[in-house]
Amino acid sequence: MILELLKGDITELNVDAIVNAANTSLLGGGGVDGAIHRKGGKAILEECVQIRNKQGGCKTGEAVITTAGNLPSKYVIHTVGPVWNGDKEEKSKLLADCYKNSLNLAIQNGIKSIAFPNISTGIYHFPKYKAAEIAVNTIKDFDKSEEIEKVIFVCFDDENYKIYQNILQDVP
Ligand code: AR6
Repeated sequence: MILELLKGDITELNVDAIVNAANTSLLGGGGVDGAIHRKGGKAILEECVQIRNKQGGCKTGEAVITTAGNLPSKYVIHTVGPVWNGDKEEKSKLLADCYKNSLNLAIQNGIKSIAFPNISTGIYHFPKYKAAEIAVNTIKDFDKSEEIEKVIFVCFDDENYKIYQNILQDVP
């Protein structure tokens, strides 16, 4: 598995799947979620509504998959990051679950290249350095990593980009 770092807008990437930092309603919101639904068009929301009708949204730490609509990627994997409050250890575990469950869903759908935003580090206020460590370590330790060819960390803001540069430098 190759790990890559990019600075920019995840909606522009031509990969098998981009990951969305969604909320439990799956009905869209601000941040990267807003950008994905805005640019991807209504096909994404329609599938999210179907998933909601079937299973009542998506729990924190879990992931669901839809079409990418008008986006250049093939799929969007929607995962729900934890809000940074309350039990910090539990929130860290839930953030790791987002990455693991997204990768498992990717493998189930034959996805070979996947791009992640910095889940929970925007509106949900997870500390950026801690979130980046969890993201990188969870992906490095993922037991089926040979089934995915490429993982791209997409940073939108300078602060996250610099943090990932530092952490990935130390990755063997
Ligand atoms: N491409 C890549 N990354 C982006 C983009 C983009 N186009 N736009 C923002 N980011 P956030 P959260 C980065 O707030 O903290 C929504 O309302 C951003 O700089 O999008 O998980 C949902 O519906 C930050 O580093 O997600 C939920 O209610 C990262 O994406 C809630 O926000 C995540 O920031 C989820 O909050």
